Amino acid sequence: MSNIVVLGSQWGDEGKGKIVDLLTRDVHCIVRFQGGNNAGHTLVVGGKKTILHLIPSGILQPHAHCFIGNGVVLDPRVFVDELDTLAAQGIDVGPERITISPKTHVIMPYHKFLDMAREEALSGEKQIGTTGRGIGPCYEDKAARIGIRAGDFANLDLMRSKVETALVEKNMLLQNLYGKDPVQVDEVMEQMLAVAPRVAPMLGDVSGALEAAMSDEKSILFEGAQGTHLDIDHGTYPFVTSSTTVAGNAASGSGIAPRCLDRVVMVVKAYTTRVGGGPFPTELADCDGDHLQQTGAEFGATTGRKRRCGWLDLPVLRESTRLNGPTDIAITKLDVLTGLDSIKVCTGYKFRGEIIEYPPQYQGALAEVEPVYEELPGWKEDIGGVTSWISLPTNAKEYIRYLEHTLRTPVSIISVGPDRDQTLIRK
Ligand code: 2SA
Ligand code: GDP
Ligand code: MG
Repeated sequence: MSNIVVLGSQWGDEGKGKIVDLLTRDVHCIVRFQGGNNAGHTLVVGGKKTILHLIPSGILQPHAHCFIGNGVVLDPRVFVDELDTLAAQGIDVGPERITISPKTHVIMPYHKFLDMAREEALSGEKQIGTTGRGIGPCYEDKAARIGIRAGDFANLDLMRSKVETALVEKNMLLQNLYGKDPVQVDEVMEQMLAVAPRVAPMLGDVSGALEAAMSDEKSILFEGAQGTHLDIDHGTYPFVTSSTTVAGNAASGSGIAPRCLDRVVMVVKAYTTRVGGGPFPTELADCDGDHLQQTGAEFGATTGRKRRCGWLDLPVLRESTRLNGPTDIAITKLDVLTGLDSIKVCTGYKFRGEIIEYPPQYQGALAEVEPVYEELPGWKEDIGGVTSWISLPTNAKEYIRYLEHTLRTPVSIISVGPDRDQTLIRK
C-alpha cells in the first residue's frame, strides 16, 4: 500500500491529469482535495482526448473510486454536465464510483457573477485573469462562514435559508458596487433543485471512507490542481488561485492525517507556462516562445486562452521542492523541446544587485528579477515513440540529469507525448 500525492510545480498545466491517469493503474481511490472547475486536466487514451474539470482524472480507470474532498469547491451544474458527458462515452459515473464530502463548498451562480464583475472592474495589469468560474468568491464565503456546502443538498430548506442570508450582501455588491442585476433566491433554488437528485446520492463521509480504504490495505492517489506558484499563500500573490495547492493540503483537504502520505510526485513541465496575469521571469516573446506555444499546443484546457511560455525556471522549482518535499519528479512535454539548437535554463535571478537562487518573498518583487541563464545543448531526434531511458538522445538525458542534480530529487517518470502510452517509467 502506498498513498501518492500528484501536484504541479509551476503555474499549472504541467500535465498532472496524464500522470494521475497513469498512476491510477496501481491505486484504488483517487481524491481531488482543492480547487474546482478552474482546473482542466487533459487525458489522452488511445488517441481519444478527455478533459476533466471536477471529476478526478482516475475516472477513466474503471476500477478506481473517485472522491471529492472537503477542500474542493464544487459547481454542481458543471459537475452534472461532466457526469453526463462521461456517461455518454460509456463510462460508469454512478454513485457507487463517486463520493462527495458533505463539507465540500458549493459554487453558487452569484459567485460566478461576482468573479466576473470584479475582473471587469480591475483594469489592465491589475487583472488576475481568473477563469471566471466563481472560485475566489466561493472560498471567500467559506472563510466568512456563510458558504453553502454539498451536504446542504440533503437539506434544501437549510440551503434556502443560507442562500437568503448570503444574498443580502451579494446583491448589495452586485447592484451597488458593480451595477449588475440582483440575484433572486427563487432562481438560485430552482437551479439547485434541478441538480439535487444527482448530487445528494453521492454524498458520503470521504474522510471515513479513506480511513477504511487504508485499513483494507488499499492505495490512495491525491490529485492536485493548478500549481505550486498559484498557491494562495506561497504563490505569486495576488496573481494566484484561492486554494492551497501544495502537498500539505492533500491531508487537510480530504480529511486524512499527513503521516498517511507516502509519496509526493511533483510534475515538472520541461519548460514553463502560465495563463492569466502575474510575473513570469523566463517568459519569451521570441521565436523560441512561439516554438514552445505552438509545438506544445499551449492553450488553456478550461478557457481556451493562449498560455504564456518560457524557459525552465529553477528558482521557481527550488521553492516548489522546498514546499512540497517531493519523493520523485515526473517530467512532461520533453518532446516539445525537440528541434531546438540549444535550451536555456534559468539558474538564478539578478535581484537588486545580488544573485539569488529562490524567488523573493515580497509582493511584486518577482516582477523585478532578471533571469540568469545557462545554455544546454538541444537534440533533433523525434522522441515521441521512445519507450526506454537508454533510447533517449544523450542531450535529453543530460537535461533530465541536470534537473535531478539541481533539485536533488530523482526523475521517475518521463512523458514524451500526450498519450498514456507515451511515457517512460524509470526503474
Ligand atoms: P481562478 O479562476 O480564481 O482560480 O484564477 C486565479 C489564477 O489562477 C490561474 N488558474 C490556472 N492556471 C492554469 N491552469 C488552470 N486551469 C485551466 C487549464 C486554465 C484555463 O487547465 O488550462 O483553461 O484557462 C488554472 N486555473 C486557475 C488563473 O489563470 C489565474 O491566474
Ligand atoms: P494539467 O492541468 O496539469 O492536467 O495539464 P493540462 O491538461 O491543462 O495541460 C497539459 C497539456 O499537455 C494537455 O493538452 C496534455 O494532453 C498535454 N501533454 C501532457 N503530457 C504531454 C507530453 O509529454 N507531451 C506533449 N506534447 N503533450 C503533453
Ligand atoms: Mg490544466
